[in-house]
Amino acid sequence: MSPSSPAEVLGALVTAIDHVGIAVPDLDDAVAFYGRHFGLVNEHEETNEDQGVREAMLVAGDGDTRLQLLAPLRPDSAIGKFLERSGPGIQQLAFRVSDVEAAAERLRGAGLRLLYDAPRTGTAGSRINFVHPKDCGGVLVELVEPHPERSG
Ligand code: V0V
Repeated sequence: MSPSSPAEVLGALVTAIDHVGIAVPDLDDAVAFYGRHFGLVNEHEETNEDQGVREAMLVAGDGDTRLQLLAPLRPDSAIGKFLERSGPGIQQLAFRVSDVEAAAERLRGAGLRLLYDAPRTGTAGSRINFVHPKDCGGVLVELVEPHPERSG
């Protein structure tokens, strides 16, 4: 991991844990499972062709604790490869940031590898980037800047 502490690098740019992402082979089965056993509510579903996923965002009773279920559209997608290598399970931890470009720039400056040169489109019109898991202690860290109309 980088010698710089998170406080030194990102400071107030990280505002929350936005979600934890779980790779699943079947989205509908997983949505039903987390609803039935944990009472999580499916608040949003979409297909993201660029990322090769069909995803659902589930919310807990506090209205802001979120679990993202990710099913692959193709075997050669990030989720398809993850399932092939590791099986279903936690695939990513997503930090909500106020400015994804500024966050990425500071992390790059600290020597961490960002996966994209520029942010890409994530769930519900958000802008996203990722830090390589090998630079984050084995955790794939996503940076999420919510769409301005959905940031509440
Ligand atoms: C791979 N590795 C991981 C990992 N994926 N470690 C922890 N967590 C993961 N999720 C390890 C892997 O075991 C290898 O370790 C090493 O990293 C290099 O793997 P690789 O052969 O390069 O693996 P790939 O080809 O599967 O690529 C891994 C990366 C890929 C992280 C580069 O998954 C990627 O581009 N992810 C970003 C996009 C993404 O995850 N999209 C799906 C979610 P050893 O064996 O060398 O020790 S889309 C989303 O979140 C949306 C839309 C949203 O939130 O809005």
